[in-house]
Amino acid sequence: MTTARENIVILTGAGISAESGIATFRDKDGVWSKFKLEDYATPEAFERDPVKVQTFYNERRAGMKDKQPKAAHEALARLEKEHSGEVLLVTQNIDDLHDRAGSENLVHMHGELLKAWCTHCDNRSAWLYNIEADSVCASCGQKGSLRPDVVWFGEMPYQMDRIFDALDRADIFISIGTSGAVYPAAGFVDAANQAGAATMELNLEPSDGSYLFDEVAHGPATEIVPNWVEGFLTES
Ligand code: BJW
Repeated sequence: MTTARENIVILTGAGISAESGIATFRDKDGVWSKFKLEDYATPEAFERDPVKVQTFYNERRAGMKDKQPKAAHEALARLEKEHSGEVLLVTQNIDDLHDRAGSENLVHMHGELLKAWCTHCDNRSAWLYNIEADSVCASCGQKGSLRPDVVWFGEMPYQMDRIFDALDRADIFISIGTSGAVYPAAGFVDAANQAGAATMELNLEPSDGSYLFDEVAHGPATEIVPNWVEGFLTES
């Protein structure tokens, strides 16, 4: 009996962008070791102190300018182009490194740092610079209604129906560079296992949920992701 390899769902997290110089969240020098998440990544924090939260995101947006996609991002874009079946790439990352590497069937489930969301007219638009208290929405002209288009704790991640539909049909599910500490993404491996998919973790080290995967490979994303993609495409 041959194992189905048609439909692939890939989940990525901060670890895939770590070698591009973007900090992860929960590693020793991660974002949450320097900033208390309750003060920056909740709607309540934004309501309490919008300037503090906008400054945090403005600095991270400015810091992304010189960051480049690496071999792992490029390998996933190659997989999408060369695999005859479906590849859905779901990223928790708010950077644009998968986009710039060329991935197209891509969901930014936690939003995008380079977009602003107008809470007045609900428009989302590309935003490369600082969001200030007097920034004006390009769509409705409202002043002071823009926030980063990112998903904070307690908010619903984007395109969940599309993701769970793909997980229901998945033959292969791969989790790359994520600690698996944040739901609903942390539950995708259970959904994939229930759908009968082969599941694999590619991470620097075993995550707390490593035991949930059929296979694991550990090491830097720039090595283990291109290796896996090369092997998969060669066997196809
Ligand atoms: C490398 C590497 C290298 C390093 N190579 N690997 C109690 C129980 C269960 C759930 C909850 C609960 N209380 C509240 C909740 C829900 C909550 C939640 O999960 N909280 C947990 C903390 C418990 N979740 C939510 O609120 C979410 N919304 C929600 O649940 O809505 C309701 C809903 C219900 C049902 C269905 C659907 C929805 C929203 C979560 C929003 C998360 N937002 C953030 C911030 C985004 C904006 C920003 O960037 O500021 O998203 S938090 C942060 O964590 C960010 C990340 O996307 C996310 C995940 O982090 P990630 O990517 O895993 O990074 P790390 O640092 O944790 O891990 C990096 C990994 O890489 C490590 O393993 C390293 O080893 C590895 N690595 N270098 C390969 N070179």
